[in-house]
Amino acid sequence: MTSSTKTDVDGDSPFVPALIVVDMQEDFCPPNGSLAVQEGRSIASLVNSLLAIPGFVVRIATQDFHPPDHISFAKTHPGPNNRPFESFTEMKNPAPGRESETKPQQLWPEHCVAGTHGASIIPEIDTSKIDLYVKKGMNPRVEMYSAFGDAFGNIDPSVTAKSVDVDIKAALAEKNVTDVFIVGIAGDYCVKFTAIDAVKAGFKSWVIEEGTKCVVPGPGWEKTKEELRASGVSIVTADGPEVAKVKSRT
Ligand code: VGL
Ligand code: ZN
Repeated sequence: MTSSTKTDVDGDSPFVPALIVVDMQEDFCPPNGSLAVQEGRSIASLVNSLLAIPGFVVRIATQDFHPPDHISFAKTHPGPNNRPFESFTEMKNPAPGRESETKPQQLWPEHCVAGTHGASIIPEIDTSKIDLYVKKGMNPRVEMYSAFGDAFGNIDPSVTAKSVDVDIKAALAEKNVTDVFIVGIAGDYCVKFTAIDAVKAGFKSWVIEEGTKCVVPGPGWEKTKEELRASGVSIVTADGPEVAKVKSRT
């Protein structure tokens, strides 16, 4: 029996886990990140301990990777309604024929501009273990928090080709992945939407709680957890039975 068809201890359902490390980038980390998430850098050692588990069949790192005029940047828009964190702009669905569909998009400080230091993965992460990188948010006209699809739920590569450089659903399917474990930043944005879209893509989706930090910590994370559970995502801990099951794979 190959490892990719190994079944779980209960006997029947296959368990083929992948790890997704979301946006562990300089701009999301103190002390100098332009959109620094409190304690963002502090989760690196936990992330590394997960990356070192041989039982994951694939370890994917995502990177927010924006053009300098990205729609989510406050400076892309004229004042006065361009305050980072507070203002919103109207965003149109980029799918052909769907341009009349719009969504409010929250504005952010400029961050993770493609090719800049801010977009690089922090050096504390052991990138020697990363099998695949996914760059996302590259289309200037649309937000993409999730590694699976844009803010309008477009996942078809014909629509998302300008936004993302890898079809993550196909990459996971190619390895017969059944379960995705998700860590990284930010818990209330890119981790959240990646975890929810993993469920929509047909995977069991597990967020490892100590492995994430939020833009709005505390009560913000409690609310996010409710939304995650309501969408079919489970919240687990690194020392719980789910991660132990990954460790027990040979
Ligand atoms: C993120 C805000 C804007 C994230 C990305 O990685 O969670 N948050 N862009
Ligand atoms: Zn972004």
